[in-house]
Amino acid sequence: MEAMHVTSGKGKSQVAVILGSDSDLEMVGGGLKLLEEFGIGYELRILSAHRTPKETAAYVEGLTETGVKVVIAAAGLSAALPGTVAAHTLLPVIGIPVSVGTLGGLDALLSISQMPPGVPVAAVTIGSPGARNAALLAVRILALSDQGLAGKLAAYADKQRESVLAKDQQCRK
Ligand code: RP5
Repeated sequence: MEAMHVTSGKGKSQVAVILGSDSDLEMVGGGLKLLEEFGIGYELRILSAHRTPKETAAYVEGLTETGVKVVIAAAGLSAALPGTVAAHTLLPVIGIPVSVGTLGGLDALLSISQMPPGVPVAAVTIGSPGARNAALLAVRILALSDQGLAGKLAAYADKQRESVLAKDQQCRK
């Protein structure tokens, strides 16, 4: 499958989003939407640590020649994908545990968060909230070297704060 390049905002993809299966796509939708709202170009691939090991390694190793600065990898069940990705690149890797199967994503969370020392993966919340946090963490990393993006991030946090305070006001009436 060709990478899907979403060129909103900056044109070039700064984030690579890799899913272990097309069945993970719906769950990450909120995260992709956030990247688009922040104007971050990303490329989306379906690649599996177990089912397409060679293609996964080749794609990840090739990322250093692109403008990609952060990798987000989502997987369920044994969820080897984020760790495998981190083993093939020095780019920061954020792992999203997908809530699928009998254990509801706890299996994936434990797998992603138990990387051996030396090969880090940032594990976020299970499921859709994690997909959104993965996008926001990627934005935070990119914002370290992009003042415009840092401004958008501050505005996002302000809006979130105002929304909670408005609800607080409402319930105190
Ligand atoms: C994982 O197995 C995928 O990331 C997905 O969450 C899960 C099930 O995959 P499918 O059988 O739906 O392709 O590798």
